[in-house]
Amino acid sequence: MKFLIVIIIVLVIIALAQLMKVYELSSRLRNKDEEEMTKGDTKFNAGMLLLFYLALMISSTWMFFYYGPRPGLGVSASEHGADVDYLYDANWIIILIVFYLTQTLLFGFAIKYQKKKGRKAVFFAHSTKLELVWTVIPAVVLAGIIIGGLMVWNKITTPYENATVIELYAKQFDWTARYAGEDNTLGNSDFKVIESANPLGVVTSDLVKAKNEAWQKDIEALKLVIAEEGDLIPDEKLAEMKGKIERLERQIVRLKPLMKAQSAESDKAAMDDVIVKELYLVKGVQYEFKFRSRDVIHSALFPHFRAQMNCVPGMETRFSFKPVYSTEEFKNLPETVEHYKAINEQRVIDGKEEVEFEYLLLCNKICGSSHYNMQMKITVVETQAEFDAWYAEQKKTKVFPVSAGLVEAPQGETAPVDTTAMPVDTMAVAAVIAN
Ligand SMILES: [Cu+2]
Repeated sequence: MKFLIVIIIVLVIIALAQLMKVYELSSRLRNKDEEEMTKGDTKFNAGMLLLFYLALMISSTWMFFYYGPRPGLGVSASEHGADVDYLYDANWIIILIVFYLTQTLLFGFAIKYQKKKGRKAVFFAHSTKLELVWTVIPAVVLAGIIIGGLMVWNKITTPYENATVIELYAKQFDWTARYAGEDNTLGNSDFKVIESANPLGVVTSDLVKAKNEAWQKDIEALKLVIAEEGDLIPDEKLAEMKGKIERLERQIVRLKPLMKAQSAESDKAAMDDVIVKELYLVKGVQYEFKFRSRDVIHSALFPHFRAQMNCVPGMETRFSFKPVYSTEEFKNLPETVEHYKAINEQRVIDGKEEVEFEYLLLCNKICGSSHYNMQMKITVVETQAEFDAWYAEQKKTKVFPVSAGLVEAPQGETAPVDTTAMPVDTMAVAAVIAN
């Protein structure tokens, strides 16, 4: 169907070009200069301009009303979001005033001053008054927009005291969350100790010691092999083994600053951290999110909460917000109900499964081939008790630090596994946001 439309458009363009050629030829036959403008031509052009102006105004006005100010997002689900929405609306009002004003003047002047016999254009080289008008007015308006934006940005990025700390870790192509535990302090972390058993690279003294020992052992084993069978090993293989020893020695040196940074408190802070694949928040609690990235720049976007922050490898970024609607409440807001009804009606027609409202954390930087699928479900519960129940479950099945061999698995329980899979139809949820 789309291909057909493209073909039709191309054919129409070719037909128009041919018509122009025919017109030029016929003008030449009639011995008329085809660049000469008759009164009828001018009238026709003015009429077409008016038609185009009306079509532009009507279609854009219709679009503004049809899609509304924040298509698909509804009201803000966070406290600071109201300020962001206010800024957004104020900017739109300015843009729309300028749009309608300039377009009307542009088309209006073109139509009003169409070519007439005996009329000559006014010539003037400079007008200080005009220069001032179109320099000062935009400068004042832009300054207003920037000052307003800075004030809101300052307000929403000032750290809150006693906010609940959660780390969000980005990598191609998923999110992992780390709750800071009872002490509300995250343990140290470093990319040098990342492995499958310790995906976020959480650091404790025991872990660094264990790494140090394991790598020392590897070095000794390699050295022993070289000493005993050195003559029998092919040169290529020998070089490879020596390279590995050097690499391990370098890694051990790099462990030293990590060890130095550890203390009894930071060890304790790390051991009670809980790593999960889903974000659970309590309505009315102020959260402090700390962002890290393992590979490339990602951007944590919480569309419903009007929050976004880049996740940059090698540094920690932060953002704070307070949810004001639980998932249940937001799901039952009249505009959400209506929006999802419309989406599901279309999905049923398309033979797809219906979807329900969920808060989402998305990645808003094109970070690679599966970027579109990089998301995490966010659940906002009404009460602390509901959260505590969920949290107790997560603690029971938490993978780290058992996975890294730092503590033993609880008696009578099988080894913990990652039970937090991604939502089944992630594409569907992303489509809902895009709608
Ligand atoms: Cu990403």
